[in-house]
Amino acid sequence: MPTRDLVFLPDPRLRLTSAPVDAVTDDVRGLVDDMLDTMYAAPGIGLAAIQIGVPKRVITLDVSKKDEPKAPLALINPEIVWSSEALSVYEEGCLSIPEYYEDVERPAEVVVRFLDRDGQTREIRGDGLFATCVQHEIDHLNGVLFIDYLSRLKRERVTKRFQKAAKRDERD
Ligand code: GNR
Ligand code: NI
Repeated sequence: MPTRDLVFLPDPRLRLTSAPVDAVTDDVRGLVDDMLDTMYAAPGIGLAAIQIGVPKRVITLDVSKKDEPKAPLALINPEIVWSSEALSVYEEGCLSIPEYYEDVERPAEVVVRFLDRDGQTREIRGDGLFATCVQHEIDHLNGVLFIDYLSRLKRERVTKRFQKAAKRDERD
């Protein structure tokens, strides 16, 4: 199955608000399959459709550990319907901002409601890396990046670094 090209900072598509999926068709299932392939190939533990340039509210994730069986998940039109008051800190990274990692604080536990690949409404409650990752992915659907939670100094520093890299790539 084909992998797709990733979109990198400072591509303005990363700031779009993605549109809800109105029906879970074969096209949507095809998108999900390409996203899972792209995510595993990267490798990453999550991916939002906009990271391959598709502004639809679709995310994939797999937070299983190396010694565990694969646990691919596809969430369509995901919504956080509850989040804990307790927060937790994880060092986050993003496939669209390669090789940059910083601590981000988010709700430690969430309940997410979504459509699965059969178009059924489902809910999952999770904490740990799942909670962090699903919030990171839903942020992508709203044009939000994890660097938006950092100090302005850090955000501007990394943004400038990627702007320069993009200009270099344009030149050569
Ligand atoms: O692969 C990824 N790892 C990761 C680690 C900590 C917190 C969030 C993530 S998501 C990231 C893949 C990605 O960019 N998804 O949008
Ligand atoms: Ni990301």
